[in-house]
Amino acid sequence: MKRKLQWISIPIILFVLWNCGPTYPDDTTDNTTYPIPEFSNEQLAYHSGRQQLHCEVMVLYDSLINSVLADIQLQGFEENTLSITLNDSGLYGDALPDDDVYSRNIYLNHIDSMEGIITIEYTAQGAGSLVQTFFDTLFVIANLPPYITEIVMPDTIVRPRTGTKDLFIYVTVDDPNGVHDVTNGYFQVKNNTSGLWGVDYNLNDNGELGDTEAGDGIFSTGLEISADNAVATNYFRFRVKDSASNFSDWSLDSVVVR
Ligand SMILES: [Ca+2]
Ligand SMILES: [Ca+2]
Repeated sequence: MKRKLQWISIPIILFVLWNCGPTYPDDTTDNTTYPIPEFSNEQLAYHSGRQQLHCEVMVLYDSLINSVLADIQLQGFEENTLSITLNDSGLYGDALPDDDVYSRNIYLNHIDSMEGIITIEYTAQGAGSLVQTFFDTLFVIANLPPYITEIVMPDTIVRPRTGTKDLFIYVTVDDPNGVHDVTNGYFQVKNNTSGLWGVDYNLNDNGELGDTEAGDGIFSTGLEISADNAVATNYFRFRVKDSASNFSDWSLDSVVVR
C-alpha cells in the first residue's frame, strides 16, 4: 500500500514543479495555420467546343490576399502568353464567392490540329510584399484527321438506251475524335484525256441527294449515267474533312461505264 502511494505522489510533484516553472508564450497555432499563402486544389480544364479555359486554385492565407494572378504560357494556341487576374467573387467562372478558391474563365482559341500545352504560374500576393508562386500545366490533345474505312460503288455500270440511270456512291468514314467530328466529304473525277483530277464535288451525310440516312457517318452522292456518257473506266478519288479542317488521305476507286 505504501509503495502505491509513492507512485501516485511522483506525478503530482512533477505537475506541481511544472506549474512553477518558466512561462511560455500563448499557443498561437490557431492564428498561424497559413503564415504564407498556400496553394492547393488546382484545376485546369479546356473546353474545345466553347474554346474556353477554366483555371482555379485554392489559396489559404491567414491574412488578406491582395491578388491572385495567372501568367499563362501557351503552345498550340493563337496566343503565346496571357496574364489574367483570378477572383473569389463568384464572377467570371468563379463558382462561389469567398470560399478561398480563385478562378477565371477565359476565351482561348486552340489550333485544333496541334498538341496544346498550357503552363500557368499563379502568383498570390499577401500582406506587404509577400509573394508566393505555384505552377500548373495542362496538355490539350490535338484533333486527329478522319479516315475513310470503306467505299461502296459499282465496279461496272451499263449505260441506259434512253433516259438516265442512277449511280450511287457511299463512303463510310471514321475519326479518332468520333465519327461526328467528320463534317465534309469530297470527290474528284479524273479527266481521261488530260489525266488530271477535276474540281471537288460534295459528298453529303445530310440524308439527301443520294444519302440514305443523315448523320450515320456514311457520306454519299447520287450521279446520273446516260447514253451520252463515254464508254470508259472512270477514276474517282475521295477524301473527308473534320471540324479542325484535318483532311483524310485520298482513297481511290473506279467504275467502268459501258
Ligand atoms: Ca478529328
Ligand atoms: Ca449518311
